[in-house]
Amino acid sequence: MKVIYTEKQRLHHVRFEFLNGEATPCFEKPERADMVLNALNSHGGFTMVEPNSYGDAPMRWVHTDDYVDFLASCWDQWVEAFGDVHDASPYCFAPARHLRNRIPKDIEGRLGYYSFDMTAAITAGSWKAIVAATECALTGVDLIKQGEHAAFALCRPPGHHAAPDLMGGYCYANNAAIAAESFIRQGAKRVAVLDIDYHHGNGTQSIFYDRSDVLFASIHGDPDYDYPHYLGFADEEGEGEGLGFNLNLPLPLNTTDWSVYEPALVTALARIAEYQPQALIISLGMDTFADDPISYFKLLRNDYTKIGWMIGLLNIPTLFVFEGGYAVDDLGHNTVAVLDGFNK
Ligand code: SP5
Ligand code: ZN
Repeated sequence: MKVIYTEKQRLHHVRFEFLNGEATPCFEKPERADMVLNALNSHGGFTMVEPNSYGDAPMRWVHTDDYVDFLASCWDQWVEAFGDVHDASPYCFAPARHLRNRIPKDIEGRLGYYSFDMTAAITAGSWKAIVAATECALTGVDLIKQGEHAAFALCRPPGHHAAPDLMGGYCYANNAAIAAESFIRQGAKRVAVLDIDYHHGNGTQSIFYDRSDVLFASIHGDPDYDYPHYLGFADEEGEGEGLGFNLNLPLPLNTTDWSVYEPALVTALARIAEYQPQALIISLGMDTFADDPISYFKLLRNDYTKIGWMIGLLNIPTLFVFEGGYAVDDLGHNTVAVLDGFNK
């Protein structure tokens, strides 16, 4: 299987995030990709590929122009205001209830306008890394268009929390959504996105909520008790044309092991099989692992082989797009287990 990755993604490195009321080193860090690369190399059978250049035009397929312009210009405007000592991070939020959605000129006003939380800071190299991550996903699509049955886009920063004009949850550009849209623009009539990150893919859901040409299915921790808190409930089924093409399968924290996870996966895969997509995108978050430091499912290494194998049984051209996963010691081997299971 081909793996698309570029070192440019290392340029995004946030120093701190807020967790439980405390500033703590950011869990989403460049070493995450290193662990996956090491595991891929030691396993063998994977070919590393550099991404093609696509620029920021594809980002504008699913994100608003003003948001993309903001991402591109944020760091320079931040440095002008405050210097380059600290990462650019919001402290106030326009989308908060009862506030007006007016885009102000000040950088702190702009940061808050385009954020839904305080865990997506922007650093000197973020923009280049954000573009590079989308290019990894887009290259994966084109490899599949050229005849590969599957590919793995090792994207950083991740993307599934990013909505049309909002960043949050370590995500800026929605790599999986951009890949889905690329398949559609190259002639696919139906594309499915299966999101198996521990956290609900609120951004991907929002992007495709009113569309029937992209089915979104997500298995995640119950948003009544975990991030992203305000979206990801089972009664969100899509709207308009998209009604019936959004499937949320929230599962309980702490008690979700394979015996609970497997039936949800069977349900999601059955819906995807019924939909008969021409391409399948897996938002591959590995934070469902028992030892993940910020999540509460109990999946184990063997379970990832089974997940990959069950996805492979669908026999649909499949692009894996890397999302979350923070148990750095096991992250690489767990990721390889999914891909290895898929290949069996
Ligand atoms: C890409 C990705 O995996 N982003 C996830 C970001 C999650 N950040 C918030 C985690 C902290 C939530 N606290 C959980 C408390 C459970 N009651
Ligand atoms: Zn996650």
